[in-house]
Amino acid sequence: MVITLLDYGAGNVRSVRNAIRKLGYTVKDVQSAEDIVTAEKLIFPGVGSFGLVMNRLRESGYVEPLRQRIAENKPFLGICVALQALYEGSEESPGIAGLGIIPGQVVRFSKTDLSVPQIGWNGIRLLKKSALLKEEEIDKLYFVHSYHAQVTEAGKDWILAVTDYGTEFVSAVEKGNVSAFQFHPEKSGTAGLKILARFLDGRPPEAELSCSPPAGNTEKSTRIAKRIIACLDVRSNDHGDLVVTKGDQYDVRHEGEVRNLGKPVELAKRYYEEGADEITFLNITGFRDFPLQDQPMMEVLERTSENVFVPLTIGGGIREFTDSENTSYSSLDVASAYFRSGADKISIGSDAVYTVEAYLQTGQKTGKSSIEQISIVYGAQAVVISVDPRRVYVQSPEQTSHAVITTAVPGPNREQYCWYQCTVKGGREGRDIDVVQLVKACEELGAGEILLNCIDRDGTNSGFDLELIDLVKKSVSIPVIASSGAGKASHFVEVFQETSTDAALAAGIFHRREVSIKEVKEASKAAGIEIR
Ligand code: 1PR
Repeated sequence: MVITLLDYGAGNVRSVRNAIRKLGYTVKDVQSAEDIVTAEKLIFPGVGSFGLVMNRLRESGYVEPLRQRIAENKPFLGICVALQALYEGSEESPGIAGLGIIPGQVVRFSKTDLSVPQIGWNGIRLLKKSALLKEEEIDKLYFVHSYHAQVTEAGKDWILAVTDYGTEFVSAVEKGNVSAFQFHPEKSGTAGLKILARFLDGRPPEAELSCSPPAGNTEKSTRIAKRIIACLDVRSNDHGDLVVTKGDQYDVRHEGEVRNLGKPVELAKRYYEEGADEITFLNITGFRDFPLQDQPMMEVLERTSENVFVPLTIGGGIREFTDSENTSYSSLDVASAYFRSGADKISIGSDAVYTVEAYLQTGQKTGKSSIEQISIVYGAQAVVISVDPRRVYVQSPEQTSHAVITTAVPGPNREQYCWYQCTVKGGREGRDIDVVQLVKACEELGAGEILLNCIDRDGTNSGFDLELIDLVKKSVSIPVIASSGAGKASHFVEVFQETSTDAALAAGIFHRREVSIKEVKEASKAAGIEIR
């Protein structure tokens, strides 16, 4: 069967294509307004801001055909912003009308003690029977959004499921053959693929759905899980092969050779099968020139996203760029190429430091930085800032204007104080900027998440730098991923218990098979930490 996909070219729908193909169907892209009405089954992944989605629909003349298809109860599946587009409007884009199928508004998560955007795996509570969602099969599903549809009396007959994240919000809507999810089934592992399969394979007759609402856990609130992320530092070795390597305090060479810990696509697939909640690729030679279309990481992403159905992040070299054929690209061009290849998030390292240095000088947003350009088009949740800090010890706080902490880990001369200096070029160059200045400014410029590495801990197996993580978590309201230093499963339990980090990442212990992702998850669950 042919499944029709509405792709208006604003982001990563490759993963939806790959999921449909994985389930044995072929994909046909909407070419005309008529396709929207006549398609046997239509999937509409909403990517980018509410305003961007609605503007693209209006420019293409797709608004009325969509409203007609839904009015005729033809099979329709909306994902993420496509659910929001069914409503009347959104705070994200004031003055831009939605499709107005469901009465009500989309609003931003209020600033509570929870990180915004919500990025991660949360549960759902079914309010009625569904042909697509079976509560007994669903542990957690992947959400990545800063806005949500409100639960209102007027829209109640549409609401299929709700989720708790500081407030109860609409996580799924359904009426007849028309469904839409705030979560991403194509990024929710096997649980998500099962949901997509039900939409693609057809639904059981209405009769099965007529019985009473599910016994389900209508009282139990849902809780977002802490994410366990596998990170693959990728570079070419001295023989020109693209390998997964690993630094020891950022030094990737051992006995003169670049450490070779495996092939990127194979390792990523293994981690997905072991239960990783996300996979991050860092192209640590990002500053070498390749023609953009030949970027070796494009192929890695394309091949990985064919079999890995959890979120993929790519970092390294995301900045404006002139390739070896002297063609210039903006950072948005580079990011867009990665999104088209299957990335869900991009991470910016060095360029974020340079951007913030300029921003702190002027206090003015130019709208031209890589952070702003990519966030405006793809949304804050698609922009991760990879921070490469190292400790600078001082005898007393008066010795520096930077954000100093009193540390329980004294310096080489028994200093009790330190600040965290940001670096560029993979830790090769220290800059006169500290992590608090960097992360606060990046949040103001539109970044949606912090990948918080730590040069002092990287590759040491000595545990996460809890003081650094605590300092950064207290400085921003966007999610933070703790990174660097994990040596055993209990280090993950410790970072989740001692800090409010939203996720924890490791590389070396997974590549060297010293600890499995499964062990990390079991230890965390045993300690009462919410885990998928
Ligand atoms: O500056 O935007 O081109 O991005 C470069 C990216 O590559 C940055 O994200 C930077 O952190 C990363 N990077 C550059 N050089 C290195 C290196 O190691 N020589 N990797 C490098 C930094 C940090 C994590 C590592 C964790 C966990 N490594 O990738 O996986 O520290 O390690 P562990 O669990 O083994 O302790 P740009």
